[in-house]
Amino acid sequence: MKRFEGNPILESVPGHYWETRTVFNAAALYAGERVHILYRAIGDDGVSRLGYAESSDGYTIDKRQPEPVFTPSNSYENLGCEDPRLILMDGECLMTYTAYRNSPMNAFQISLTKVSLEDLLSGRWNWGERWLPFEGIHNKNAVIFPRKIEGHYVMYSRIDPDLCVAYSEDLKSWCDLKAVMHPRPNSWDCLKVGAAGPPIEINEGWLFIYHGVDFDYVYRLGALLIDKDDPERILYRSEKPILEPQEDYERFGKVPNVVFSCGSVLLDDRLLVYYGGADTVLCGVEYDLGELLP
Ligand code: BMA
Repeated sequence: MKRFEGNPILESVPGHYWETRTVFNAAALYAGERVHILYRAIGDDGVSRLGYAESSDGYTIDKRQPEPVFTPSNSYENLGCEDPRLILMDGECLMTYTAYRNSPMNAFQISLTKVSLEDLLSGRWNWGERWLPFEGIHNKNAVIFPRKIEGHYVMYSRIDPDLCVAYSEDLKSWCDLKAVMHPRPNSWDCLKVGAAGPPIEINEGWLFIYHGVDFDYVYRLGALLIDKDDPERILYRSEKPILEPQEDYERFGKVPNVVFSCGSVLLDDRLLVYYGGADTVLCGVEYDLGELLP
């Protein structure tokens, strides 16, 4: 495991009203020979919006957009659009995110939307309609598998405290919502468990990074290997975390002791995991797949 030398790779910008406070959890997608990074930003008004940055080598940011590329547009997300995750399927980029509203009931819900790959590559942010797959259910941290399994779209999400799965034929109605992984007693992931970024397909199965929380509210990352044809079958769950808060930028900030990821990319045999440090800055860490897998 090697943290990026340039950490944190993104920080807040005092002059940009929408990202003055914190920039952190980010989706990552490799397309058109660069990594596209959609990150959560909080500004003066406390609302979460999404910003865009890109990197040609995966480690350093070469471009950053001065305006947000995705902002709240419905009453169910009037306090923000949080924690995006992106996949590419059939020429379209599908984004899941957490819609946050100021109501005591169901303040957090999962929302979905799309933009075409062509638009993403040329920086045209023509997002399509937004919809709620589980309207009224308090749920977050949704990822969609980047291909259908046995004819179905598959989603993981977190209904506290578990990692849950659900299936769909059309991305609109989802069924068979149930827990696939629980917190583990007496462990670093004993309080709750949920997805990091979307699973990545490798020869051995789906490589899946997840977050685990303990009773001190320390957020760490672990790894799972999931059966290629059965998203409910976990072949391996790491005993120890693969990343935990150690550096100052992970231990001190808006929410101390947090490493939280919404996306990673596999470039040859290097897995680059993007993660928020202490809910304040965006960082990266690299793993050699050959060393991670055994
Ligand atoms: C999770 C999400 C993340 C956040 C993390 C740690 O539940 O809300 O956005 O990074 O908590 O505060």
